[in-house]
Amino acid sequence: MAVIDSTKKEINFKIVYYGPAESGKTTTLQELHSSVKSKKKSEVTKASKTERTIFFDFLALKSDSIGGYKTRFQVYTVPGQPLYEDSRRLLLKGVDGIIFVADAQLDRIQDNLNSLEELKVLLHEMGYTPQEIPMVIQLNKVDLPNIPPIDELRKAINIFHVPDFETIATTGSGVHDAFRECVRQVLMTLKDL
Ligand SMILES: Nc1nc2c(ncn2[C@@H]2O[C@H](COP(=O)(O)OP(=O)(O)OP(=O)(O)O)[C@@H](O)[C@H]2O)c(=O)[nH]1
Ligand SMILES: [Mg+2]
Repeated sequence: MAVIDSTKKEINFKIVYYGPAESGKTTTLQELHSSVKSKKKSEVTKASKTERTIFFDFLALKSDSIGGYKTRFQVYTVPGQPLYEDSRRLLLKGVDGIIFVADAQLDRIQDNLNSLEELKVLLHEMGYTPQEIPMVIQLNKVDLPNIPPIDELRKAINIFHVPDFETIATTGSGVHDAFRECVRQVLMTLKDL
């Protein structure tokens, strides 16, 4: 949950990109990075030397002040490959908002559902239901040909009934709208603190 440092007058939020292997999480983070002014961001830290994420990718973003407190967002991507469940569990610790990056291709629907089910279990271990954590879904790769009609895709994948966005991470289309909505939901939780 949000970490408030009253000495430094800072609030730190943690946003996690979650989803199945190769759905576009790292590409999304890189796109987010390239569109933010340099004063407001860190470099992307890739904790993996390969294309596939092995542990995590990380980006720090500064945002506007709220009530005299500087706000910072620590943004992570999890590794999607099934064998890295322990890393995903670790990366979810203290999460404030989740952006689930689904792969919209027809033959990946089950992989998305498996990943959503795992997310539900890991959140449950932390004492949360998915409804208690700010969340949005990216229906990613909608530029590819083997995509079902969006309404069907939404019905199949958006099982937590959260805001969803059609995205193309490779061009950045929709990526910022999804991030903004997640941040909006996260900031709304501040009033409950
Ligand atoms: N056509 C298309 N390709 C995409 C899109 N987003 C990502 N890709 C491609 O999909 C592949 C996997 O993307 P990554 O961003 O590495 O996926 P990831 O979710 O980080 O994968 P893991 O780290 O293994 O979990 C890369 O070749 C990307 O270029 C998209 O919107 N459209
Ligand atoms: Mg990755």
